[in-house]
Amino acid sequence: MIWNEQLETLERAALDALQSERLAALVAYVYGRVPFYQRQFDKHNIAPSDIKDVRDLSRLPFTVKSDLRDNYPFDLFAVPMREVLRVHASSGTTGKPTVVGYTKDDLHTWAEVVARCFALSGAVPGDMFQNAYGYGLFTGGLGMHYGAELMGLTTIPVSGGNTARQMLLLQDFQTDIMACTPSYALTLADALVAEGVDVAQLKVRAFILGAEPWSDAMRTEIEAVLHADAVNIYGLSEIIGPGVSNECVEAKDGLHIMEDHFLPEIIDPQTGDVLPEGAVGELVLTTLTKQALPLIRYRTGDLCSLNYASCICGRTHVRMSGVLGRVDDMLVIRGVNVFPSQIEAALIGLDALSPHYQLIVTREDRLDAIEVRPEVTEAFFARIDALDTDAAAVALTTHVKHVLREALGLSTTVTLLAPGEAPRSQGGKIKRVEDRRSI
Ligand code: DLL
Repeated sequence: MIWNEQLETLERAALDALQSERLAALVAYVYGRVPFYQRQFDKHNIAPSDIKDVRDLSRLPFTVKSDLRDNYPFDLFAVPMREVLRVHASSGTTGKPTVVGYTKDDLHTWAEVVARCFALSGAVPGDMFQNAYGYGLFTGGLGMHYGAELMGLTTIPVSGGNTARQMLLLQDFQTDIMACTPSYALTLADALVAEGVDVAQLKVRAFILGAEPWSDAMRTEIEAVLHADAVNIYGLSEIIGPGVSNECVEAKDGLHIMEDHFLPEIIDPQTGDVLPEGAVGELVLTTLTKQALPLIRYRTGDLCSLNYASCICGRTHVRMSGVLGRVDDMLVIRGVNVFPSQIEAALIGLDALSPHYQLIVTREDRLDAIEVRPEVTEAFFARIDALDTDAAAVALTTHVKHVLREALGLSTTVTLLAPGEAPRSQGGKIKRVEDRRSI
């Protein structure tokens, strides 16, 4: 089903007109209400009345994450605090969290876009929904929760982690739809197999996976073990949380962006120039309807491409590719651009390796070096004496290096890990890359 048939199948010309009208209103709104934007516009000699159309968008300056931090906690809010009914925050690796806020209408918009995501993923009203995203300041838990209730799903607010309980609920409550991070789906799959659960007998039809990057190869693995569709959901707190875009289960070929609410562009992260359809670059989003925290040309740091071709599901909204990496994740190893996602895609085809791995990045003599640490399967581990000296392990190491050289065009150091040694998701986002360059 399509949740909002009228808006999700709007012809391009009508969508364009709606976006233009909303953009013009947004620019006047932020100029009048947010001192930061007033200063930005004045600095760039832009009057709100200059922006009449989506084609004027590229004249506006970007907003970046540090703008939110510099205005910590609430100074970018465009409404008085008494109209802010909810705040969330993302932890951030250094210092203060990034704080976001929602008015009553924003909370409604959020539930609406998430309900669309459920429909995109194949959910229907009446389904049993197990929500294994974390509840709390993280937007995943509550964001999915209210969208599910709006759609009319029976919602189990189990939150992240506690694998034994997740397994129990999956079986006893006859869950139809489950949402969690893709790395946690792998943890769950391992645990179900280890407990001897007959996964094919579970009722679950779809896993809605996001909040961190994952590859098509990982999808194949998850779908095979869990006997369900694995569908990609994307979002970020600054823009709204989960619900910015979601794949349709029919095509699983790109994530439809809720274009009546979020206006996307792809830019060259170095120059800031807008790139043509199909080119990979940094995703920039403008919120068209947000009231509490409207953002203009927000640089997400996420790398992907856009596809405006029509989709077999009937929706007209543009599709973004899965996120290929973060602008700040891109490693330049001896002049070659490398993303952790490429390494993952290359490794997942090898039988002797589990889907778990770790990457260590170091810098020696001003050159980045990368050590790849894939974990071997239990079956392989049982056949060898030692990971570093056994002939089969040495041969595997050589083979992995070869596969990586073919995939990335550069040589890496490879160290095999025993089963269980690579980082696992305990329910939230996983950290697989350890960057020792700044230490
Ligand atoms: O992760 C919101 C969310 C919750 C999305 C649940 C999907 C499901 P933040 O914590 O602010 O918000 O992190 C946002 O996570 O800029 C991406 O780098 C990454 N991310 C989110 N979804 C995906 C995805 C939530 N499907 C940051 N694929 C974003 C790849 C993703 N990366």
